[in-house]
Amino acid sequence: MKLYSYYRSSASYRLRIALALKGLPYDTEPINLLKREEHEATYRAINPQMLVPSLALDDGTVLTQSLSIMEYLEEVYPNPPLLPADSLGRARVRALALAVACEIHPLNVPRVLNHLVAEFSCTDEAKNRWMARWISEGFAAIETLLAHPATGAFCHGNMPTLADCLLIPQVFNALRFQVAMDPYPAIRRIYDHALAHPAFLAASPENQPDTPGKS
Ligand SMILES: N[C@@H](CCC(=O)N[C@@H](CS)C(=O)NCC(=O)O)C(=O)O
Repeated sequence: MKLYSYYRSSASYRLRIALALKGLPYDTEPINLLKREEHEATYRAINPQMLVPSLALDDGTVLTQSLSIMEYLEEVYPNPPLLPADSLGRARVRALALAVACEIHPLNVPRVLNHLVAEFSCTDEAKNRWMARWISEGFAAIETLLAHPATGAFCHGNMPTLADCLLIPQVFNALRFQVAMDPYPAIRRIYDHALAHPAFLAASPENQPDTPGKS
């Protein structure tokens, strides 16, 4: 498989975690968002939404949208599972994942930030306040959701699930934009726990072929 990815993209990071947790090998095809490579005609032909990640399967089929790709991987490579065995558990994990994917992440992506600068002359300071506003609101809700029922070492019990694949990259983003994490001790604890896991480590932005400083 070939993963079109950018080292610092949190949507790419999600999928890298899922691939690593399932032990699935892939080649990385870097798409540099800073150079706007996602807009180039060759990539647009792969992903008409001009977003990373995309996953090309060995037969050439291209999958897009990180959550949809992770659900595909879960169906085709069910072990180890990234969704709980029970319906209520699956609903909870998907709700936590969607709380990141639908309510936080889309407001923080480069195309939105670029628009704020181009159309409204936003300063870096204003951009950071915008980021903090949506991340904090989303994390406050997730922090409460994590307590009911009480969570384990990860978002749902003691094994990583799709919820962790979504949450950990969002925390990486929050720290990058200096969002205070003190109000979210459960999220912070899960983040610190996940970072010690080899799959999360392998997927992290510091360890990618296109990480600046890596050859
Ligand atoms: N819902 C999409 C979101 C993908 C997305 O927004 N990716 C960002 C990087 S994290 C991107 O490609 N941004 C390019 C841009 O905003 O111009 C998914 O989950 O795959």
